[in-house]
Amino acid sequence: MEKIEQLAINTVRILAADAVQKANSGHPGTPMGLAPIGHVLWSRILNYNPKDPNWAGRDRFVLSCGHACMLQYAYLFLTGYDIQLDDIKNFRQLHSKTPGHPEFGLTPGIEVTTGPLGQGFANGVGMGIAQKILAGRFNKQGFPVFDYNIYAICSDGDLMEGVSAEAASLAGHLGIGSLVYIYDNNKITIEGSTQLAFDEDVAGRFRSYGWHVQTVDDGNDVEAISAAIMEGKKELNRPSLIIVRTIIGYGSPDKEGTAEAHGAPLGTEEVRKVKEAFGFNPEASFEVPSDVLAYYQEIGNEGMEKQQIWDELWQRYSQKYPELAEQYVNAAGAELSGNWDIDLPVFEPDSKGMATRKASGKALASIASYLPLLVGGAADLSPSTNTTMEGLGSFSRENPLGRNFHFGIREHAMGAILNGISLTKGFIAFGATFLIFSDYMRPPMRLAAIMKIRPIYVFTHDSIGLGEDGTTHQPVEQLIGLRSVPNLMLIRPADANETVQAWKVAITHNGGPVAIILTRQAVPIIDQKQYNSASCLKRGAYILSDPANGNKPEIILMGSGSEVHLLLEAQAEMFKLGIWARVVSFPSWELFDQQEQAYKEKVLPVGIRKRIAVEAGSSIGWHKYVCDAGVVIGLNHFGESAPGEILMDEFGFTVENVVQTAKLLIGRV
Ligand SMILES: Cc1ncc(C[n+]2csc(CCOP(=O)(O)OP(=O)(O)O)c2C)c(N)n1
Repeated sequence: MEKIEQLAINTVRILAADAVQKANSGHPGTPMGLAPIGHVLWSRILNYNPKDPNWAGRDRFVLSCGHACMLQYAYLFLTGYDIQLDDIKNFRQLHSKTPGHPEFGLTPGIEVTTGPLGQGFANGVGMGIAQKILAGRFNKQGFPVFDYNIYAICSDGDLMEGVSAEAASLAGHLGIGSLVYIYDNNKITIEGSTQLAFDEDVAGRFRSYGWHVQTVDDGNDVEAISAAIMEGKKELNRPSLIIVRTIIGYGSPDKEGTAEAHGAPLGTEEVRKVKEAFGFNPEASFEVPSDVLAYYQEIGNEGMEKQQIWDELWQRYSQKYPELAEQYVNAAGAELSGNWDIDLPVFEPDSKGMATRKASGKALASIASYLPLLVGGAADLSPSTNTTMEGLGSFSRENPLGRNFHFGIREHAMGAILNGISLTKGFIAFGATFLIFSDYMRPPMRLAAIMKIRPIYVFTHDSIGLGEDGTTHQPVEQLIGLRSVPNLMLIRPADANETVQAWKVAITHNGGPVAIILTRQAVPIIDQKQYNSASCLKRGAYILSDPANGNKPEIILMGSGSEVHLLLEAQAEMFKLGIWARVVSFPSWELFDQQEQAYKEKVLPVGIRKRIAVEAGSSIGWHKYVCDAGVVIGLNHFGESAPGEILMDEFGFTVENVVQTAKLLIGRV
């Protein structure tokens, strides 16, 4: 190692200590221990161009232990991304580019939002899967256009979290060779030594997953770290883990190697001591020696040349394989090839009907045949969720062209892997399971919503209507739980035709994930000639039917999914009794809330205050739409094991109950 490299490493350590000290919060010790690894990555390994952080051929870097983000911010600043020293000084402050954990879309060079431990680990696996698909589809002899690697740093906490186990197991099975993960084995977490709770054989565990595992005993040995990473990179058929023994807070005489260096400022006196230990001026803050800055800027500039070389390769590729090049460019620009929706199924009215999961399968089959950018799969539930794309093959170690994923029974990793794929330009990724098991994947769903990326979730078996599987499988609080996530769009279509429209919205939506909520049981297919067209679903809620005699409605019945046909039947019964009801199909609160006021007023006029909402789930939240004078027929307790229709009757999801409730509401008992 050259002298300048040691100075560079110590500069980063001091920047981390200074920034955390100034913010008076944060995690100084981990970046201090990781600085030599960071140095190797940003100076010798990663292909990146600070002037074009999104260059398609770049290597990806994921800091799974996002709390150590001062490490990443320091290198982004030093190598010339659009981050200035002032941004470092503003660490963790309002509207700064340097928040407390890295955020995708906010800071140039941050590939993914990390912070909840374990997520980044699994996101990287998704990025690796995406790389394998891109390489399989587009690389040609002499044209390795998508040959990049995914590097990640993960910590004790990342490896303790179950999601990393799920993702690592799948990555080993699939042989995702582009992954080079570095495990920061500093043996310290918040409460103290990892001996308190974690003494498994990590190397043995990862070997058993099918990973290539190396160890580096000294986290300051830059050459050993470099050599191990190069070895890991050479492994094309196995993911690679490099276990590096580091010392948290390295350079802090009183705190290094202890939990005290983990999550709080070192203290002004201790920061002075760090500076003295490394030969820096203890009186100065945020000191960046000019030769260190020049050294990293030079490396950053080399990135521009790397990209130029790749651009030339792409130019030649585009000439030799114009169709493939165009296919990639369209996919990467999220352009949906012109006629992707021309063959969408249309379902004839049918009182016996069809399960919306089944209709979803038909819509998916049609869309997938036109859109190669659509990939996805289920957590071992593709037959039940109707998500197998027939004829499009299974993605596997041997077959990167397969478009059906088999995530195994790993919902949590599925969610995080979908995020990693969605963060790679050129894909729309979906994942499927039962609605109840969305609980197992809430953390990555939340992160997708924060990042405003757009995986599609297909959640079936959406209520007590699923029947005999019983209480454990019957969602009650899931709908309102998901509706409460900002940026997440939930669509619960009423029948087969609305389901097709839900897919249409999901495919064209940008700005966050979409969850399509589907029934296990058949629901009648609504006659679009007699009632309003299912294409109105895009408005979130729409007037499905007004009173037959042209009279002004006096009461509004609204609901979603399998309960909508009940409302139509109740409307007909009420008509016989001289009660004029409007039926509003309400598949998506989020879409409706986005409509202009005049439309909202048209569907739910302020003047009609008698309103009933019906949904086989928690009633929480519906009062926003039924208002004070309205009533919600919901389910505010758990279900039971019995046939679905019996449960619906038992818990009041009947025409009689809706009619009776309406009569009470308008005082005509
Ligand atoms: C899922 C999750 N649980 C808890 C936390 C809070 N947390 C942040 S850092 C940390 C300790 C992590 O220890 P380690 O991973 O060893 O990091 P290091 O001490 O090396 O910085 C915890 C519990 C979190 N960020 N994510």
